[in-house]
Amino acid sequence: REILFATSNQGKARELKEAFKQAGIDVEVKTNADLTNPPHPVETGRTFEANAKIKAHELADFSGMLTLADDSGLMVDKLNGEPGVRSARYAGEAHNDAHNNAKLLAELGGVAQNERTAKFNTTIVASMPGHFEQDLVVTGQCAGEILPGPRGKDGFGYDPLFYVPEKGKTFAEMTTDEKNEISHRGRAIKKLLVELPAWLKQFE
Ligand code: ITT
Repeated sequence: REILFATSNQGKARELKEAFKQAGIDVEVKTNADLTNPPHPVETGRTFEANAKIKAHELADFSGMLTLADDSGLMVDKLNGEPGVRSARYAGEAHNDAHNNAKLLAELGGVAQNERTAKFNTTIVASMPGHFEQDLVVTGQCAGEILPGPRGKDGFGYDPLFYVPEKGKTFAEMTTDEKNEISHRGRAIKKLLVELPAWLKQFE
C-alpha cells in the first residue's frame, strides 16, 4: 500500500513518516520528491484548509494516488495572527527559513517575553482521486512563545524560535518523536489516523 504526501518540505515528510512508523502503520509514504516533474501548486487560498486542498487535489490528479497535504503556519498574537497562511513566504516569495526567522525576530523587536505568545496550526487534507467532495480534513494546534533568538539544531522552519513552556524546550531542541507528541502536526496526524480507517471504507 502506498500513499502520497503532497509536500516539498522534507521536515514535514520526516515527521509524518516517523509518526506513521510509531503508530505501526504499514504504508509506503511517497512525497513530491519521488515523482517525476510533479506540479507546483500555487497556494492562493485564504485559509489553511483551502491551501491544503489545492495541494492535495493537484497532486492526487497528477499521481492518481490517495494523497495527503499539510498546510501549516505560525500565528503570533502580537502580530495579529501573522504570518499565518503566509508563513512560508513571510520574508518574500523565495521561501527561506533563515530570512523568515530573521523577519519574525525583527517584527517582534523590543516586545517583552510575556507578550510573545504564538501558536502553530496544521491542517491536513486526505483526498481520493475522483472523490474530492469527500475530502477528510483534520487540524492540530500547539501553543508556545517566540524566543528572542534561536535555540537548538533539529527541526525546520521556525522551530528554533518556538519555545514550548511545558517542555522547557524549543521544537528544535526536541527529537522528532518528542516534537510529534505535542506539536500541531503530531496532533493533526493522530486525528488523521483515528479517522482514516472509516473514511477509507467508503471507497472500497
Ligand atoms: P509544502 O507546501 O510543500 O508542504 P511548505 O514549507 O511550503 O511545504 P506551508 O505552505 O505549509 O509548507 O508553509 C508553512 C511554513 O511554516 C513554512 O515556512 C514552514 O517552514 C513553516 N512551518 C510549518 N510547519 C512547521 C513546524 O512544524 N515547525 C516550524 N516551522 C514550520
